[in-house]
Amino acid sequence: MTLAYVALGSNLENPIQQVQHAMLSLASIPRTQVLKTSSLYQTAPIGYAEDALALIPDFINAVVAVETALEPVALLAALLAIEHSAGRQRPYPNAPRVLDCDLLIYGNIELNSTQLTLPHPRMHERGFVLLPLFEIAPHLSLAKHGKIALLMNEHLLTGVKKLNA
Ligand code: PH2
Ligand code: MG
Ligand code: MG
Repeated sequence: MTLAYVALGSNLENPIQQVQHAMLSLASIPRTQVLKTSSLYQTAPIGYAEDALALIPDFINAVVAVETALEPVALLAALLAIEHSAGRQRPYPNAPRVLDCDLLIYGNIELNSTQLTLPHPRMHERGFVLLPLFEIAPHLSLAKHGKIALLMNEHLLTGVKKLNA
């Protein structure tokens, strides 16, 4: 069994419900158990042009720790299937979405394929990943970027608000 971390995000069609439902869907992936789920966080959109920002709704983000006997690509396929069944469409890159399930970390595996990069290449600089990940894995250390507790000091964490459960 391998410990893996999955990031969830939604900014369309009742994002809170989308993310809560996705947590249940993760628990039904074969050969996979959910170990921990973070709180939900309301987060300002990151990575959009200034003039587009006003049109992009805030996200709800969370991170989930799972233990899985699936290989990384099989786990990814299960995540994409969950996105698909939530009604995910991809009209253009980073378009608002009902559900995004990103595989952040899979054990100590480093991988660079067209399909999948592990660890996720931008996770270490994104407050909307770092805060929920820190909540459930405060001692985590990333292969290339070091301790999550230190990354939390190095990157801007503004626009990330923990919601009350
Ligand atoms: N996902 C992105 C791009 N920007 N910003 C926030 N706040 N939350 C996200 O989940 C997110 C984003 C691409 O997947
Ligand atoms: Mg994403
Ligand atoms: Mg994605």
